[in-house]
Amino acid sequence: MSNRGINDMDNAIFRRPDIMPDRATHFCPGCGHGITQRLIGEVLDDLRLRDKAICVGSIGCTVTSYLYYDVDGTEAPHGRAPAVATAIKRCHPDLHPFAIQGDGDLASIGMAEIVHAAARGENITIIFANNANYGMTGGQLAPTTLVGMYTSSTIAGRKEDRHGFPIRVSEMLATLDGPAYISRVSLHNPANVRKARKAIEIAFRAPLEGLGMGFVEVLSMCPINWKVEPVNAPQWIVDNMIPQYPLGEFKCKPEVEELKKAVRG
Ligand SMILES: Cc1ncc(C[n+]2csc(CCOP(=O)(O)OP(=O)(O)O)c2C)c(N)n1
Ligand code: SF4
Repeated sequence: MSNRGINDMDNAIFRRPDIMPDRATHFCPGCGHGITQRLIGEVLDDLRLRDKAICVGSIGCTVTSYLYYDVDGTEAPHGRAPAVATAIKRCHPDLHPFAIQGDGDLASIGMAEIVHAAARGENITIIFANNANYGMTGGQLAPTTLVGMYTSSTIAGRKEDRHGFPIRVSEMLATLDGPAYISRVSLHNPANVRKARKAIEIAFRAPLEGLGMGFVEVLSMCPINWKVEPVNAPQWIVDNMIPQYPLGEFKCKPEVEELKKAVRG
């Protein structure tokens, strides 16, 4: 039997991205955030961004994202990552700030920041982890919570007449002229994880070329607050989230179509 694995570096067929230190994440079992962080790590390696990337930590379960990359990092107040990333990019155009924002962070308290940063066409990368709830604080209603979905603050389920309707952030931002690339992907199976990896790479390449914001919404598992077993959480995305949040590209400037030719996968 082969001993090949992550500890056999000569023969490894799958290993941690070089830019990710050998550190366990703090995420719950089955959480999507670890997958997203890894995909970003692969892109940082492939684009050789170790000395250029700045990870802007954003409030929520991805608050300490910067601990998982060997790059410089900073912390933004709740929802303000696009504003902090804007400041970094404008003061240091040679650097490349990126953030992983939750749906509470980005679509609730930080809605103004993301809308205006997108409208300005800031050359930053935003990865939007949509898990349909406020994960870190115990699973409260988020702007993305599905109609009928039980959360700790909608114990009888989200009702349209009382709590309003979920917001499709990607579609909304795609109405703006500033962003270079906007897409929604999902982590529910390996084929879609590979598509997510590709989208994330495009969302880094586009602002690096000065074409405007790269934005990827990732439908991401939060089994603990959805109250489903981790093994069933991917199917929960398929059954519940994709009908409300269809996958696909919502914005792709013609210049970005050219860039895509360089992206593997
Ligand atoms: C100004 C402010 N209000 C409230 C909080 C409390 N808080 C911390 S994390 C969080 C929710 C984060 O949820 P989300 O952005 O969806 O990310 P997730 O944890 O699901 O990844 C809240 C409300 C805070 N830190 N700052
Ligand atoms: S609470 Fe949800 S989003 Fe946060 S780490 Fe756990 S599974 Fe992930």
